[in-house]
Amino acid sequence: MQWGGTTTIVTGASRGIGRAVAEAAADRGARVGLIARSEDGLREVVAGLGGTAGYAIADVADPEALAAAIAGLEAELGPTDVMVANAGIGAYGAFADLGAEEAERLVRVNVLGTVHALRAVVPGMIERRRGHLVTIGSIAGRIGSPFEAIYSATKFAGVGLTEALAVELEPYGVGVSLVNPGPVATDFGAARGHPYDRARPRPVPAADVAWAVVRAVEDGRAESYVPPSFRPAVAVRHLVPPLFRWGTRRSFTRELAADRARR
Ligand code: NJP
Repeated sequence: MQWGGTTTIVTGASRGIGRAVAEAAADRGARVGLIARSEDGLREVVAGLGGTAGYAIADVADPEALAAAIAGLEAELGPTDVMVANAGIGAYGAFADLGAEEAERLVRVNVLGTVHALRAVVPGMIERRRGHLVTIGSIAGRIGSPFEAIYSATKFAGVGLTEALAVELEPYGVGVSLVNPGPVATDFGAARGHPYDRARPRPVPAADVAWAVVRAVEDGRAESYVPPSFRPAVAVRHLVPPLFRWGTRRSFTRELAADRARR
């Protein structure tokens, strides 16, 4: 699908990757609807977009509020052609210290928030025989990330969701793409209370992820990695699991030692 003339909705668009995706879509002639919780951020992003754009406030974990936000944007901009389910939160720390409330919030926002965003637009896309769904996953959704166990689990859920939908919706002309970033230079780390502090891999700009989203929709790509160099790590995980676990252990030597020293 080409972006020009589409109605594109982006969740989590008040900053970071969502903002970069909204800008890339608007640059390509899409009418863009932005959703997040903070009105100031949304207003600022919309003000900076050329062309037609609007915003609505919703917590993606609240299905009624999200459906109302999407319905309001569709009334303003037209039926959704592209849905980019990007809103997500992280959590960092040892699994042993994770509280029930934090675990449930992660699942509600990252898993159910994505499900609700897609649910709200899929029936209309099927009816119109047209549409594209993009979910923003994570490299942590393809390879388990120590000290981010629940976050990883929520992103693994996105893999099953998109893989199943890609086949289920294909007969109706609805494309499905999963974009898996590694570390990205956004407020994501600060928002989870633990800024990214590893020397490698180096965070990439949000615009790189937006570019992957652009290509995913234009070329109908099922899955992409940002940067693409993550793909071999996923292959190793599947083909040689012991080697993969050895590599992960090595790469998390510092964190594992600090955790042991605390207990
Ligand atoms: O994060 P950040 P990114 N309901 O914190 C919104 C994935 N990812 O852009 O609601 C509605 O700068 C929030 O807005 P607000 C990650 O898992 C990232 O980096 O106003 N909206 C803001 O607009 C996530 O799925 C990295 O606070 C909610 C946006 O979401 C996606 O990329 C690595 C919301 C978050 O902006 C975007 O993350 C990776 C809710 N309940 C995957 N909660 C990375 N950055 O390193 C949050 O592998 N938002």
